[in-house]
Amino acid sequence: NNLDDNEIRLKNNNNVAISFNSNRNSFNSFNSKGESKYYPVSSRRKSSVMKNQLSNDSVVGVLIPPNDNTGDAPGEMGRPVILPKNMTAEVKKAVDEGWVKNAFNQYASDLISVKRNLPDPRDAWCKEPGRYLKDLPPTSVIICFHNEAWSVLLRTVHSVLDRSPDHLIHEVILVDDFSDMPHTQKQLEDYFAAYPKVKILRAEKREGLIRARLLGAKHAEAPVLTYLDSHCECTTGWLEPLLDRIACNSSTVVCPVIDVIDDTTMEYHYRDSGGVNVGGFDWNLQFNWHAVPEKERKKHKNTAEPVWSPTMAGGLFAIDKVFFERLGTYDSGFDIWGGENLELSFKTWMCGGSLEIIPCSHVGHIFRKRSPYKWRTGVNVIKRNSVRLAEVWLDEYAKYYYQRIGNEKGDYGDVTERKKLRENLHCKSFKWYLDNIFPELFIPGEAVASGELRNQGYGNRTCMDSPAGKKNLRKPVGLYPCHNQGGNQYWMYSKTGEIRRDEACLDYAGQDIVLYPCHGSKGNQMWNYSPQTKQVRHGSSDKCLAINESKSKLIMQECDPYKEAQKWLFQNYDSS
Ligand code: LR7
Ligand code: MN
Repeated sequence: NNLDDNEIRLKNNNNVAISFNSNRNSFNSFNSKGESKYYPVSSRRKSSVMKNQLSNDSVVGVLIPPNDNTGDAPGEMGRPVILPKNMTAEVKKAVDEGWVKNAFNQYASDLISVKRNLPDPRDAWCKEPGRYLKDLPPTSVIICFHNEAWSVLLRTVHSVLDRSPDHLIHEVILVDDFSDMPHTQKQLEDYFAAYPKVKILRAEKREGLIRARLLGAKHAEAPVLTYLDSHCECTTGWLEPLLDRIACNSSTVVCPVIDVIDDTTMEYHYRDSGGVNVGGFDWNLQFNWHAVPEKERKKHKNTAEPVWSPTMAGGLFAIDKVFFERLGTYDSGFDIWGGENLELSFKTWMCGGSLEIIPCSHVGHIFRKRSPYKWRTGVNVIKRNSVRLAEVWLDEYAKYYYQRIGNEKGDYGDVTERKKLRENLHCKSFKWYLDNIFPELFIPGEAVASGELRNQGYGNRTCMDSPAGKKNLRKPVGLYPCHNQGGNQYWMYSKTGEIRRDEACLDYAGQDIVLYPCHGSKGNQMWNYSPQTKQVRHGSSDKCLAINESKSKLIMQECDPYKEAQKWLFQNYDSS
């Protein structure tokens, strides 16, 4: 009677997942191909299989994800769970509710064993005998969560316990950041009572992931801390290569390769080690991924070797506990979500450590498109965290971030202690970090020109306008009446001839003129601007940038100094 999720899913003996509908007068069964069958209440009464399973219902009151991980059970070996098209209205409703609560397909996850098997993704290089030290330090794995789906949380923990050498897992600390879901606390404790290594802490109020992680660290007993998000799956051999780097040098902070677990099907997508990315950031102080820079690539014989990374994504990493404490752990003034990953990345590099991505270690993560949980009301949390970060670590470069937020820092609290920390540690400057660790980052102050790019043709009122939003890559760049508000009409012209918006560059490959991740090798991204002719001549095609007569489209033409539609004016052009 006290089913909180309106349904219970179990497995019968035929590798079929079963889902009870909320009023319990019907249920659906699914096989691994996603085919479903609907059973009305009468057949449920008749079914002896059901009867056996029903005796379990009373003791749980939460979803029981199936524990069959053999053969073609749903999601086995990382395969996708594809829900059938002919779902009943009730099942559809349950699927929708799962999406609303989690921003991923909880329903699909609930059909998958919490101990599902995954293939071994490692490169042969990783498995060579003697690859890692014999005596690796044990770790405390810390997993913080706020209202995480039950099946996803359990799968995260089981993947840690089942795919790590027992002696290297000192404990798994679950930090419940004040979830208000019925399944947390008592049920979690009951479930993990059978697993003595799993310890459960509960925050007394909503702390946000940063302070929740600090709470976990406070109780951790092992010499190495390993943090994971609460919707991860560790693969075979994920832990040893991480611990190995820390054992060799305790100031090395390490991240696994983060594979994508599909938010809709829970399919596990493998990223092969040749395609590893490293972390960066832009001047909105947002984390981003980019390819391993040439210089770093050349340092390695094998693509499976650890690579230096300017920043980390934040959720999945291991760090020596003493080193973490020496760095002043996290800034506990950071709230809910965001910025802590850059803070830890910057100070790791600036204060004597290094940060690596370890291609031999693969952990899956459910990437979602929105945040499902409540944030603080009335505070721009990410901005507040980022201002704290900029104040303490960015030196004279902080201004580039402040420009992005309209030079309106808001109330960011007190950072004197954090500044003192940096001083006491004698950390290097942010300029040092940019010059040595992230030389690829474009510095807005080094632009030759910035601001709007105005075309002189057809009335002299048309500006180049970026496709709005974050996912503007590869979409044609547009035109719009000049509005003098910056925003989508804010462009920067680099010394090397790129027309860019942070890490996206104007790119022409014979078709549309688009934004494309900057690659720094000129060619399709090189534009020569002449302040005399006002033409923008393209590198690889030798054509000129122009607008069409209806002012609706950017076009490329044979260069002609008499065509007004080929003449452009950069708002702030530094001719020196
Ligand atoms: O108030 C909160 N309390 C929490 O305990 C909010 C969140 N959390 C938990 C939450 O349940 C989850 O386990 O914190 C974890 C991270 O939150 P997500 O999964 O909602 O965020 P995310 O995956 O987008 O977060 C990425 O960026 C964050 C910045 O603060 C953190 O660093 C996350 O750990 C980080 N996740 C990853 O690095 C995984 C790869 C994603 C990428 C890129
Ligand atoms: Mn996450």
